Amino acid sequence: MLALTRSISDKIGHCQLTHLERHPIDLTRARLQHAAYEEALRHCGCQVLQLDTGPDLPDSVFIEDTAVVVEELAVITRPGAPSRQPETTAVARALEQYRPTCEIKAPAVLDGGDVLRVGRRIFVGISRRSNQAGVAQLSQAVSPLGYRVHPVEMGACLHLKTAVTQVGERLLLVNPEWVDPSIFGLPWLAIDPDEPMAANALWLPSAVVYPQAFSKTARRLEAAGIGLVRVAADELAKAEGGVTCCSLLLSQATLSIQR
Ligand code: CIR
Repeated sequence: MLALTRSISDKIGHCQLTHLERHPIDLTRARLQHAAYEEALRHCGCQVLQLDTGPDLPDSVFIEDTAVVVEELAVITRPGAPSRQPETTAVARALEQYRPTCEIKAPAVLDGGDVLRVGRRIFVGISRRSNQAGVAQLSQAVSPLGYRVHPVEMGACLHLKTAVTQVGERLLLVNPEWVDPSIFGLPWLAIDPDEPMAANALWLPSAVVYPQAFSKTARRLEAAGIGLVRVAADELAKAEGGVTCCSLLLSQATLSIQR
């Protein structure tokens, strides 16, 4: 697995915020936590490739939002926040090394954080950042490859993956207040209701990378037999970032074929 990451901008204090009040972000602490996150990815078997933050791109560390990568193709998104749209240029350049690429075009908007892929099914949250035109263009790109794209209605959270992520081959972690778990057709585990932001987990082949902040939900995951690698992620959480949004994962199997 290759994990593309992006360094944290000096301007992170000017990041987009939707559901949180702005609190000062300690850049040194955020960078230390981000480095530890990258180390956790390596520990879980990923090769980490860090891209430069790019000039005047406060949110560029949240690289997940800029592309949807499947085995056969990388779809470069058109992020829903206009300030984030220039982030895609450098990511597209990097992804071209590894996959054929195509682009989501106006009037469509799509954030990678709204895209949950479970096998050949791709669920897309209709949010402030992703619209039906984004769903339609993504579907047009990946349907010929055998993927089925499903739009998903969701509650008042930033992205679909704020509400639900995959934590095992056949297990989802869900905040049922924000999304109806029955639509995914898979077994699911609820977050602890005291920890509404706890549904964002990063599933890797050897373990699940999971924030230290959510100890009650972590106990539920461990009780279900899920191995966790815990990371401190509270500094970037002030920018509404979780553990999935700081990387773009590409399977190496396809990489070696392409190279
Ligand atoms: C934003 O609002 O766009 C950023 N401050 C946070 C993006 C987090 N991305 C994600 O969860 N995929």
